[in-house]
Amino acid sequence: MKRDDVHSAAAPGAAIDASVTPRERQDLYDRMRPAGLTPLWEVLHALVPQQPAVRTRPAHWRWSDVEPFLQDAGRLITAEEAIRRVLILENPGWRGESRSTGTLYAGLQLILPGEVAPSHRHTQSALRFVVDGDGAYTAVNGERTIMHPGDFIITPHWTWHDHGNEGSQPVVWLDGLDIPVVAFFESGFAENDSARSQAVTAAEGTSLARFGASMLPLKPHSPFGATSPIFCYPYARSREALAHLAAHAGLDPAHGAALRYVNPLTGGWAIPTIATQLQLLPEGFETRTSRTTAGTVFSVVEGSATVTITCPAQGPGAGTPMRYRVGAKDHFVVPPWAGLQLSAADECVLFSFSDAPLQQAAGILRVQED
Ligand code: 1HN
Repeated sequence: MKRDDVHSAAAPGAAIDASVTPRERQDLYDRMRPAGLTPLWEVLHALVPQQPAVRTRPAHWRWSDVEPFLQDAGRLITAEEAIRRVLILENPGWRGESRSTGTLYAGLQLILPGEVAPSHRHTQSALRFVVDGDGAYTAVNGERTIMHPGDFIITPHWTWHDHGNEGSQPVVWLDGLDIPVVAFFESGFAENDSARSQAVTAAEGTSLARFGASMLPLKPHSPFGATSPIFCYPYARSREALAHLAAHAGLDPAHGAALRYVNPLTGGWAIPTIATQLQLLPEGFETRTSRTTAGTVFSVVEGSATVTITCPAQGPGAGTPMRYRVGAKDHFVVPPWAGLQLSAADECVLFSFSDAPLQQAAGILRVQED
């Protein structure tokens, strides 16, 4: 069979009686439908596209546009009443489906001083990336961590978690969850806790001391299965590492100074379903264009940049680059297989997450750097 035959409904040389009419074929299809059958040759093109069929669109949420809506939500509904007071960063290609990319959910969560978001657990994995304000906490399996801007915090799947704010400022963080993935597998479970806030059973910083000092316990155990045992990666440490690398160790032409968050027990991703990384672009740095099949959600931590996103030649928005001027606390989405080029107006730090671990496990991850 020739290479292209897989994409053509009627292979040359396979002619049948020329008197067969389209009507006869349609009649066959109609008769087989009640039997739970459908002809592959009518759908083969769509099932096996030659290039990725991407619904996810480039998108940009400016902090100055989002913040007033968060404030209004803070006046109109409590965290307790909402369970989680979150504005979903819904992709224009997935309206009504609570997705930021085809596989990832992202939202901005607000918790006001004195509030509690009650304890529950679910099979979806979650990450928190602190965007604005200081002093809220999140608790996972009896340990609390106080949130500071830029901290990366993990809620491993099926762990009890609640949030609260005993500080004096409203706190906003980015939630990232693998909700569409779990929905795809039709395997989501959730439970509410009997207590509103879980009892604190470990001192703050215990997981970081045990697993996050480039050392491991003599008798290591993995409290959260495939997920990292560190549940808060403080921004101060990550930023210091990137600043050192940018100043002294050269830059990756496509990413600047970039590090991924790691599970110290395995060397693998911190969350088994979600890749997470932090990158620093020095003032004036212009990355080469790169693209990956892993659609990515970005949170701007510091500085500002121009983001150029070029969607592939087919599909909606084909070929025309989208250009966003992004600043601190903005969020944006780069769809699968779209070109990404970043130009830092001033020193810029970006957090991002994607579905790369799942694509890697399936052997389908593609990355291209010019
Ligand atoms: C959730 O549990 C949180 O714990 C945030 O903060 C967002 C979105 C959908 C389902 C569960 C949280 C969520 C969520």
